[in-house]
Amino acid sequence: METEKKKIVFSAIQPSGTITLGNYLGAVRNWVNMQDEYNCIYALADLHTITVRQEPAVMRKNILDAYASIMACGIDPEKSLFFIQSHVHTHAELAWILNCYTQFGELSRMTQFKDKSAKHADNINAGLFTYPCLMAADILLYQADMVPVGADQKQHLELSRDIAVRFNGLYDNVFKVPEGFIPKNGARVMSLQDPTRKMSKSDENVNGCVHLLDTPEVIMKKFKRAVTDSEAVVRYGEGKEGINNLMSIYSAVTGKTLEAIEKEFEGKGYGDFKTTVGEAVVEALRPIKTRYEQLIKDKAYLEECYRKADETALRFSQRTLSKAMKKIGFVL
Ligand code: ATP
Ligand code: LTN
Repeated sequence: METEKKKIVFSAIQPSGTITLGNYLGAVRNWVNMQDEYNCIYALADLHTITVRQEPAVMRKNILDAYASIMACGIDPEKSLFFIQSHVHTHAELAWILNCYTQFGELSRMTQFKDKSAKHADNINAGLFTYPCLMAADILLYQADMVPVGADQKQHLELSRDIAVRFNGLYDNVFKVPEGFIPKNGARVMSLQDPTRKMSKSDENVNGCVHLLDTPEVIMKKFKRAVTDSEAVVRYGEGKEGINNLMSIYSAVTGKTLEAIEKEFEGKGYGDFKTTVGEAVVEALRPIKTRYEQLIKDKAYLEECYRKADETALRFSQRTLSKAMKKIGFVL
């Protein structure tokens, strides 16, 4: 009997700052869990980060730190490809092509573009606008079946699908139309200081965001300061965004259901609850931090990992790029 071919998983993360608890629970943790069952391809999306101005020295440091942190979460270079986007030139090339198959109106509807252009009003560049075309190129180059991301990327993923369907309609089946994979638990971790906004790497309010590499003391302090409400009952409900967020985080790191959490904290105050959630997060992140400290010291090993992955990614993606270019009419 012919063995069934493993499905292809693709995802990426921007090295736009240090990796957060939101990135971990919403995305990277699933990347790790998918490694045995699927053919996994992951990228550090450094080309995406320059849609917002970066300090060169900080950017260089962020790229290596993010690479090491994500490996520390459990990405195994023997099982998965984990490469650096800017090292694989096919991404920028297919992105240009897809720009020409994406409508201005479609890009104008992207909520991340609206949010980021409000936040960076002095630099609303064309890259920020066409960012979803680069993301579509990332995914479509690898003929990905499945894309594990947090809930905030759903709209970009839908657009990638629309672009693939449109291109295939014009030229035959060039691209696999990918499915999103959004986790039930941890898909949208909110800021601890403003629970109506998502926890984000580039948040200026440092207390709102837990970083994977924060010390246990810092993590505990951030949870103790987390915004809640005046009801003083640990219950999931409307108008309780702060508590809902803490309950979701606790549920995502312990696997406990929301009902079980409500029971566990019956008759207890928010102080106890916040401490318990903080401790659970510290324990979940402890092995990651330890592994990161080892990896970041070994730059030669990190380089060996990404160079090898870059090469394989180029070979794989070149096939799709050439196919697309041939269909369009380029002379290869
Ligand atoms: P930036 O602040 O630079 O926009 P970010 O922290 O939002 O960055 P990305 O690199 O854009 O992170 O996202 C990487 C992955 O992490 C994506 O799959 C995204 O959906 C997921 N993710 C980001 N923030 C959260 C969050 N708060 N909760 C759950 N998933 C998240
Ligand atoms: N835009 C994504 C990061 C990203 C991505 C991708 C995610 C870039 N390319 C391809 C999935 C697939 C974000 O999280 N902001």
